[in-house]
Amino acid sequence: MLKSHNSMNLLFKRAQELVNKSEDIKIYTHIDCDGVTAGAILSSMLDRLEKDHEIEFISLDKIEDLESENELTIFTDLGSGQDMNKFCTSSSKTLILDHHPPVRKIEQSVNGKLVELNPHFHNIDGSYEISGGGMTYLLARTFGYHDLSWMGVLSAVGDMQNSFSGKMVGLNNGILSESIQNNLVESKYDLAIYGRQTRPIFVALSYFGDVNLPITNNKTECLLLLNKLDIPSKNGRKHRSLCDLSIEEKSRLFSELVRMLSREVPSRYVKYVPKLISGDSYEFLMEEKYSPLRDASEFSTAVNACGRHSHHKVALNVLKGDRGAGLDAMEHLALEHRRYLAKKMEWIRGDDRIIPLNNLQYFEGSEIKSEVIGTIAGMILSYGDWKKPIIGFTPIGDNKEGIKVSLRCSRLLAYDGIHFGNLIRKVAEKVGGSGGGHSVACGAYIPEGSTSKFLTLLDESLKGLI
Ligand SMILES: [Mn+2]
Repeated sequence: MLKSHNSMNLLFKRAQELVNKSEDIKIYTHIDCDGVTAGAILSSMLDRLEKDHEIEFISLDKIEDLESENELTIFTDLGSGQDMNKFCTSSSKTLILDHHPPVRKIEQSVNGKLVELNPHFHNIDGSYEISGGGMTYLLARTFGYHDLSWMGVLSAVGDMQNSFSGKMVGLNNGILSESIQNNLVESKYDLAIYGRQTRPIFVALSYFGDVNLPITNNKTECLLLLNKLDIPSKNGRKHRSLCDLSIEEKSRLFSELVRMLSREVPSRYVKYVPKLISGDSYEFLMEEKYSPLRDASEFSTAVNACGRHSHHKVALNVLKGDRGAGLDAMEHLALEHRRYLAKKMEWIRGDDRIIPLNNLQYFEGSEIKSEVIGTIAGMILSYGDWKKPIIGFTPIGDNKEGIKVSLRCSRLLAYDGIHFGNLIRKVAEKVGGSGGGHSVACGAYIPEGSTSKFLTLLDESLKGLI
């Protein structure tokens, strides 16, 4: 059962009335997995209510240029962190369903034209207790659409809300329970190795990158490891995935990984090792086994792959139920995305572009699209020094001045107490930019020409922490 928060429920009632009264609705939602999924929840809800609506996917910097043209405009997974004064001047109404830290006070969250729903107003932490899609689901829920709860789970996973604790907490857990009760999702404590349904286990293991192990980026070592543990890598002619392994096989693999990792990491990290390789996983029961949509992490990657190359509509259609042409298109985009990533990885590795400083490492990624610089940084970390964060730079592009910065690091650094999202925000502000994000995945926008100053400041701020 979802715990009820009276003050927030009242606002959801207001939001529901607003939707009921409007016939012409515009949705602006964010371009990442959480945002696209929030858009899909809202659009499914409005379809059922037979409300005319249009949806547009935007990045945060576009909000200030928007003008309201519809009776009701709904912002999902964005809006709370932005100045809405200009937008809210017209006669039309605005609804915000966001979970990012708000710039307005709760007193300003409801007036004649604006209703703003944000967990932070009600002492709920929007970084791990509920996502943008989760907030949107809570609205859909007021209309009784409990069957959309699985998308609330997907949003939370896409937004990495479970990454720190390895499970769903707070309202996320309430949404998860609802999706389990409705037989939509199964939650299992499992090995946390990416690629549960679609990757052969020996390939999945080779991508382990939080710590450099002999198996990292080495498929032969992975096969040898499986052999040693008496875990067949094939079932007949078919490669086995993590989802095919028995409980006994998984526990043998878990023990061996714990042993390998504990030997490799500094002693102060040893206590975090089990958390690094295990956690709750979420399976969507209506999706076929071995489909990229069956496992929540893999589904969120597929949604992001569409978004990163501006094909949000494809992901939207799949989320809304298209398992024919929509799914084909999504799989095609995922394949292209992987090819693009592989090419850029080669480009960085071939020319030894990772440059180490005292407490961090970085690469100049001018040939990489700004939408994927973070993904590349995350992947290339396993070729660098896992004990230091890695930072990638690339021009923002899209005819805009400035540099996009992305930082990724091993989760061990975050478990040890470093919050890179907060650090990068402070450093970005010092060079005239802005930034923020999660503890292990974050980024910033900084002015052109400020990269070396940025690096020096960040390197200094990490002194003694790494
Ligand atoms: Mn979000």
